[in-house]
Amino acid sequence: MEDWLKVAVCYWHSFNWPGTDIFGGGTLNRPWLGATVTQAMADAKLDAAFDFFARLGVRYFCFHDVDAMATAATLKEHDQNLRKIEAGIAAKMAATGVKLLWGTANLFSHPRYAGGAATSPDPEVYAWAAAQVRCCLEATHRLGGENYVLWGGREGYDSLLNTDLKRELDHYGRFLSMVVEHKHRIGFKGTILIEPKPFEPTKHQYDHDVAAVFAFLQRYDLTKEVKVNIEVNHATLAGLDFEHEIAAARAFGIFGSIDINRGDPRNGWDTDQFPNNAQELVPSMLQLVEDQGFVTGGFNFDAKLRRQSVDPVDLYLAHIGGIDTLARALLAAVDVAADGGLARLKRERYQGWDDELGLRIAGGALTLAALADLATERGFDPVPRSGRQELAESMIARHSKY
Ligand code: XLS
Ligand code: NI
Ligand code: NI
Repeated sequence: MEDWLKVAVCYWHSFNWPGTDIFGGGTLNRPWLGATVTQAMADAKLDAAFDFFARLGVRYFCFHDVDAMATAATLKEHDQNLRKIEAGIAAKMAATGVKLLWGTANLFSHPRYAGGAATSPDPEVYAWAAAQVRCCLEATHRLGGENYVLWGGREGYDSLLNTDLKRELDHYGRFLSMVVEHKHRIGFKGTILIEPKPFEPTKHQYDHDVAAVFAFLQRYDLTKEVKVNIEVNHATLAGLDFEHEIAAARAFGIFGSIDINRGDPRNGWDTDQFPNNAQELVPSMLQLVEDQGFVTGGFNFDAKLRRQSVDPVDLYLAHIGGIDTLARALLAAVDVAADGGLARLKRERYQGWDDELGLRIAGGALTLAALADLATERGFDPVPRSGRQELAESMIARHSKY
């Protein structure tokens, strides 16, 4: 179960977020945070984070460059500060055995990125982003990270009136190609992942959902190089089921990893909550079972506490509850798979496609006219058949007993 779930704690929401929201200040006791983070503050944060990872007993963590390091004013300083904290991270990893699921550069918080990073109208901003990604990709590589993530937080627009969509997409495609080229240049063996999200903070993000990302990757010839990191609530925000996003990614051959934080179906924003409904996750978990687990991915808790969860124990309770939810969903999914009923139902539903007619059509042996003639000659008169949806749903419910 540990190997299959590959649970990761995220550095940012857990240690780099004081509990602010747009109407109020921090509520959580995070003494190492401030407008300017000194090296001593970054080190205190590192101590607290790895103490938490080790006590919780998880095997992985994820981080953004700026979550972990001391504040930097210039690119030179950025490189130096990131290297300093990288040394600290490496020592903690060696001491605790905790591994890096993925690293990522924060290309959205600093005011310079208000108009985007890889889609900025200003090439100097674009160059800053390139420098940050270079530093962070190299640090991730040296730390033995298993993936590198790009979430296009501000790769999108607020208004098309001032946005050259085609130009921005071309720049973004070029950016990603440079990242891939650099990955190979330094010998990074992990997977490059894009994290789709439809909006927030921008009105429209180019990496809207898995299908949009795949179209983008095709356009810039990157389908063999880049996969996706799917977040539950980003699917919800896109008006899609989480399991749909996984199924689409698997169909396109770009499934990579998961951010398992959920949203609230009544809220239209990213509430980043810990998962607590195992049954809801079973259809997604079943797909992971069919794949026999992740290749390089894992389950990252990109989740934050509620602002009133002010006790240190709340961070433990949140993660333990979330991990138990994943465990329950996995046990249920394994039972559903072992039962075999759902697989049989699907096989029987598509039976015709495994027979002579289906094989000839799908194999490309017939033209439209030939198929039309054949249907007419044979006098096809197909009878409607049940899709058995209620039975399929009850198979999930029946096995969700953990
Ligand atoms: C924001 C994203 C972000 C990425 C990492 O909505 O989920 O946290 O996972 O940059
Ligand atoms: Ni998110
Ligand atoms: Ni995320």
